[in-house]
Amino acid sequence: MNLLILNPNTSEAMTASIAQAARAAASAGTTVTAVQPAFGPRSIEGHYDETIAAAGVAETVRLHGAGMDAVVIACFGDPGLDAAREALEVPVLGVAEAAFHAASFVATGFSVVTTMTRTCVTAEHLLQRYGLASRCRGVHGTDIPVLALEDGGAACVDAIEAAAREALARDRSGAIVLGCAGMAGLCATLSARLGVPVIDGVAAAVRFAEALSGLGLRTSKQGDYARPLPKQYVGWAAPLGW
Ligand code: 2AL
Repeated sequence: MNLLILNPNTSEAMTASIAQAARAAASAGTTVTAVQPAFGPRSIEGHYDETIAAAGVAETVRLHGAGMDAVVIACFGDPGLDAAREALEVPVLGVAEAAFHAASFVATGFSVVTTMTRTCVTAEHLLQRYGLASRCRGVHGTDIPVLALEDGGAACVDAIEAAAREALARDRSGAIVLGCAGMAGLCATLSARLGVPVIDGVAAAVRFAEALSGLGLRTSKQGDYARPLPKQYVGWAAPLGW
């Protein structure tokens, strides 16, 4: 199958590390194409960044969605997820949503360890929207800037491990969800060090995308995920209208 992995930020180094993690997780028959928007923030660490990035996601799925069997949005705020589902018919997965579901399969309660503390509320809002807030026992910021993870994050692994250990003890949780797509390359190391399931949403979303595709499931076009209504868009967004 053809899988589009879309990094919603504009860090080329992070797109490359996400692509590497996605290809490592993908089955032999899956071809991974990694892309990022042509505009927008280098990293997504707040509501403003996320709003601009969501427009980049919308443009990117319009440009690169054709011919794909599934799409993964690889930023932990799942920016533009619902918009991408409206725009496409193939399954579209967000890495946060995928990670929360994966964690719920292997533990009654999980903790999220993320980047800047200010992004914790984004994960908390998503947990509520996805109906999984009761499975999450805590969301913890490390105040590691996203771009410090750009090259794979090896320099940050000790700090993330320390935050995860504290979270496991304080929250009495059984699994750790990594709260940034830039942490994907650290998942194996942290799993080995922590001895509990550590979930990277990039790998989880890739495997869930393959499963959905294998089941023949596509995004519903009944109701709110129907194609956007045709109308005029003006200004810089003019080409994005239907
Ligand atoms: C992220 C992420 O996954 N990519 C990005 O730019 N920001 N998430 C986060 N919690 O900071």
